[in-house]
Amino acid sequence: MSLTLYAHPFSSFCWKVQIALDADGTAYEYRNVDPAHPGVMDELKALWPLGKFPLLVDDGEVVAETSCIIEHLQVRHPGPNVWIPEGDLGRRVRFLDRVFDLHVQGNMQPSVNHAIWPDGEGLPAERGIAALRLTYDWLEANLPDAQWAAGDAFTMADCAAAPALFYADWVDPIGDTRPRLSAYRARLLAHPAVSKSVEGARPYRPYFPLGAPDRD
Ligand SMILES: N[C@@H](CCC(=O)N[C@@H](CS)C(=O)NCC(=O)O)C(=O)O
Repeated sequence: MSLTLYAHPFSSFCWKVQIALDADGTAYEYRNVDPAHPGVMDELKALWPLGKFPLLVDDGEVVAETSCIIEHLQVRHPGPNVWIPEGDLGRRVRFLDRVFDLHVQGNMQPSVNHAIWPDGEGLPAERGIAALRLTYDWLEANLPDAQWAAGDAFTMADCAAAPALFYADWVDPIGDTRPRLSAYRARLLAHPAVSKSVEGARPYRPYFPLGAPDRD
């Protein structure tokens, strides 16, 4: 078995997959696409012309898109965690995975994009922030009385939530008025696999276009 992950240590979507791999203790080769490693991005683009990362290569089979990568890992490389359970709980996990990817990350991204490209087009940052706050409020009202997003088991929803809430809170703080969501973010950051991604990304914090806060 040989698993190769093309990824960048500061990339939120890469964290999502790294967390699943590290929480299961699955071995993989890390190919860092940062420009400090010339040629790696070209390798990635030769495999996946869209050039999005992360990208998993499993014994020559190319798997893109984080949720599909995690589903692939569950089927081909099962470990102690069940990333997408069967039945109703699995549907809840898939739904929450979409909430964190699309409505937390997706609504945070316009602020980051406008910081990098102030004259660029796209969703205005303010509209993204407004929708992000609605999502925070929805999560505050709908997270369960349990440790993780879909209950007591750590699932794909939590792999998606960790980077989404980590960076979203930098862009627009969750704040004291959402204690349930803040406590969930803190629990995520204390998970060993999440902590590994946070520490791996620390040297890249100056990349954060809005300025990384002096915390976390
Ligand atoms: N829907 C994709 C999103 C992946 C994504 O947007 N990754 C970012 C890094 S966090 C990326 O590839 N950025 C470079 C680019 O868009 O060219 C997934 O879940 O895998």
